[in-house]
Amino acid sequence: MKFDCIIVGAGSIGMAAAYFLAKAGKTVCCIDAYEPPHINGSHHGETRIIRYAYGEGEAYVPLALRAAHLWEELAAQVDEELFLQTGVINVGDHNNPFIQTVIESARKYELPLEVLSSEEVMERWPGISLPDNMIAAFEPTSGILKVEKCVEAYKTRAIELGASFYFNEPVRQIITGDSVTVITDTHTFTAEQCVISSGAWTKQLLESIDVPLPLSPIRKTFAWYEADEQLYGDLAFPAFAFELRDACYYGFPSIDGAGYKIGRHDGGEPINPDEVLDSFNEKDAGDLDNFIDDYMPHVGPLKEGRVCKYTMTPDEHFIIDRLSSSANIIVASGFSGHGFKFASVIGEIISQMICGDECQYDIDLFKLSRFKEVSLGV
Ligand code: PYC
Repeated sequence: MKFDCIIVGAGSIGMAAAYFLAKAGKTVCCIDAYEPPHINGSHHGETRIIRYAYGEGEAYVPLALRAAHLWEELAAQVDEELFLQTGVINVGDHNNPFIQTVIESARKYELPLEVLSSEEVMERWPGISLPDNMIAAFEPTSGILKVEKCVEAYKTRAIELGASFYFNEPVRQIITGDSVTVITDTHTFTAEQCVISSGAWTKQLLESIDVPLPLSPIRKTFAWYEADEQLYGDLAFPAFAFELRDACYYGFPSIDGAGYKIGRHDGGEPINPDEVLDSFNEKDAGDLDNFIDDYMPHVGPLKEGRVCKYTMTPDEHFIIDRLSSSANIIVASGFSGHGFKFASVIGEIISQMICGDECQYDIDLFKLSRFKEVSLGV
């Protein structure tokens, strides 16, 4: 079967790219080992943070703003609520570089941001306890994306626009040349161009075509806790990112009584993505409990914990680039646990790259050539 473009991996990024490519009039074929949205990758768990004043670097701000606009457009197209404007607080020491970059990027892009002392934070959100040395940067316009609904919405729209989907078909082989051939157990697909957006599986797929990338799939966990809605419900409480000296935690208010959700952003054990992950365990819970005891002392008992996957790059910036050894392959991976919010705009950028259109955004930060010390086939 012949297409203009094959997308290997139809999670958040692949699904958005399928929509934008189909909208641009391309014939597009999406292949996934499961049926997205599913719980085997990096796009489950009900919620993701979207924030614009960006601690990971000012370069992300224009992308985050465009992403928000595209999520809003998508919500209107499918007539669903995909975004909740709860605001997001970024919390850390006065001189924490992440917090300082949040403040700087808000200043540079004139984004609304309130810098609050620990006392002001505790007065405004009595569910939080903070020591004197910590401050918060509260971004009131930011909030929460409903992750599976977003993926489902792009899927619906991509199908309506004619994209073809092949689910529950793990890719067995990729053959590169003037065109790209992708082989599953039941089909052989050929296209002029191919996007590899397979999350934790990207590393092994690229190794199969002799492109070693410095990607590390890791096991992550998150959990919901019982919570008093007055203190921690989404009408009263924001999403948050805590940058502690030796750990980073993020979390969400309880939405529709689902419970307060929290996860640890840093750390995690390396995994083989093909193996079933160890379930959420006591050690995982203990780690989250310690944070809750220190900073959110009124949160109730654990309700449910889950596991998921991050795919890390060494510098925690994304990879969005063509392979120089096979220029008809674009890699979109290494989202390092902070990529979901950008899936809409990255889908648009991938479509522009495939169509040969000019990209209005600076994506040099995501080039493969930055990994100079590794032999990459780039
Ligand atoms: O990008 O805000 C974020 C985030 C929170 C947890 C993981 N990523």
